[in-house]
Amino acid sequence: MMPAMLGTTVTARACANIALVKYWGKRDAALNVPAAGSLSFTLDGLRTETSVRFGPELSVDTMTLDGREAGSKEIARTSEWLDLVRARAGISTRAAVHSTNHFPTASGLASSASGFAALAVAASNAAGLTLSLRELSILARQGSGSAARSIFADFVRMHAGHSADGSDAFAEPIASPLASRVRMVICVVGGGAPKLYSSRDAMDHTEATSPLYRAWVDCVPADLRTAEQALRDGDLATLGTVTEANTLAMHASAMAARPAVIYWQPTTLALLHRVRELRHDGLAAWATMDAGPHVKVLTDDATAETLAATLRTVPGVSNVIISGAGPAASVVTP
Ligand code: 2P0
Repeated sequence: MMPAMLGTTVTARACANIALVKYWGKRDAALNVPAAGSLSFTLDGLRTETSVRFGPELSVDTMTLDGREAGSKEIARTSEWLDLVRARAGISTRAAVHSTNHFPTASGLASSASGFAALAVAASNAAGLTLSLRELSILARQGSGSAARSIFADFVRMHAGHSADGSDAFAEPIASPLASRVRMVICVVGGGAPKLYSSRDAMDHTEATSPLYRAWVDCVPADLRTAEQALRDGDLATLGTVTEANTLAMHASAMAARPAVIYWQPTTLALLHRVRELRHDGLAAWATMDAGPHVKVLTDDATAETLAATLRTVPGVSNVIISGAGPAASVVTP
């Protein structure tokens, strides 16, 4: 696609993703480079649509979120990130950003991954830049680490890299025969109340105070190798086993922070036990939790409906959503 002329509105779409091997901690906070790699599954049907226009008449960046004026913190974070795009395009023009989350009601999922991925595609195009997918992933990462992964479809591998400038910290897709067969059963716990601590603050705090942080970072490379091999082999049981083990290691490191970061609620633990029982009974089901109380269960297309029906009955579960593999971020053609 040809880059847009300055002043043109460009709209892009990106999907949320769930990490199977988690990102929790940074190697470089200023460049937002992760301390270790991660691996995720892009979710169909949970998407953000963002439009951007660089307008010569604008004196400041403006932003709406789901039709409402964004808060000053959100605008400041977006504006700082837009400076990266402006520097690259050699412009100083301010932008008008409109972002809408098309997530199922009360999905309980964070939208910074799909948000910054959609923003990276829309803003770079609107600024007249033609970026490679790798450059787009790096740009999205500078907004939010998990957004680097939402540039791509299906299964995605994020690299932590080694360089001082973060140029080798990008995501890329991993082909797997599992992509069409895997489902995530998302169990929403509680009413989607705002979380106590953001993942950004909580991962910094874990790094600064948890005696288990180093052990967590050290276990990620082997988990990534196991998960990648399982994806290549089409081995869902091995992928699921490492997924559940990895999330427990991440949460253990956060719980050992001082003071503790505990995202789990009683329903979270009830779901985790239920998933383990169902697996013992022969069902393909492995749990993963992020920076919140919700439980996402990795399963296959043949099991997803049965699993969802069972998990819906666990007290405290307010909603259950089934999602398959989602597409790559892209410009929405008018
Ligand atoms: C993940 N999370 O891999 C992990 C698991 C939350 C728990 O990536 O500071 O919002 O903006 O780079 O991307 C959430 O972290 O953090 C996250 P920043 P982000 O999905």
